[in-house]
Order: sequence, then C-alpha cells, then structure tokens
Amino acid sequence: MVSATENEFKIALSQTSFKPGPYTFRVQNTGKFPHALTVDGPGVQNQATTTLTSGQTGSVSVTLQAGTYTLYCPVDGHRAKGMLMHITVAPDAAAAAPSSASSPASTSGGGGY
Ligand SMILES: [Cu+2]
Repeated sequence: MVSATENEFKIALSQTSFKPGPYTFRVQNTGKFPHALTVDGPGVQNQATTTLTSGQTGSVSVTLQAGTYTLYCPVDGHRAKGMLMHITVAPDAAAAAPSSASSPASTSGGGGY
C-alpha cells in the first residue's frame, strides 16, 4: 500500500522506490479542487482512481514491472500545472542474475592436477 496525497497542484507519495509486483495506491485529496490519480507505464494503461472531491480518498491497484511509470492527475489541466511525477521500478533483485560475486562452491570439482 502506497499512500498518496494530492492538492493544488502536486502529488506526494509515501515512498519513491518500488520493485516489481502489485501495489495499491491509496490517494487522499487534501486540496480544494477535485483530483484523481492515473498510473501509466509498462503493462498499466492509464489505470485511475475515480475523481475525488476535496477530502475524499480512493485507490487504484496496479501491477508494476521494471521500468518508468507516469503518475498524474487527469482532471482538467492539472497535469500541466504540476500534478505529474515519474516513478522508477527497479528490476527484481531475485530475478536478476548476480553479475559479480561468483559463488565459490559451484566450480570446485576436486582438482584436476
Ligand atoms: Cu488534480
């Protein structure tokens, strides 16, 4: 669960680092104008909360993959006014092959000398 707050005219998130997997963004509109939150990026096509009036909360659930996502408010011209941010999802460490630090146990077969 990621907490997000929206007001005129910015978006704030409770965390800024993400890894692949399902996330729910719980959004609170702390401003005076209606706001919503749209998530767009790899595998996520403009998934959005409903439009939230002042004080309302809503949520949007997405499954994030490694890559960059755009979060913005789709209401009127809010995106252009600054309600836009990007988050980067790091590749899953468990899925990525270790590139350094070779394991010493794998090659010792008993010496050929
Ligand atoms: Cu807005």
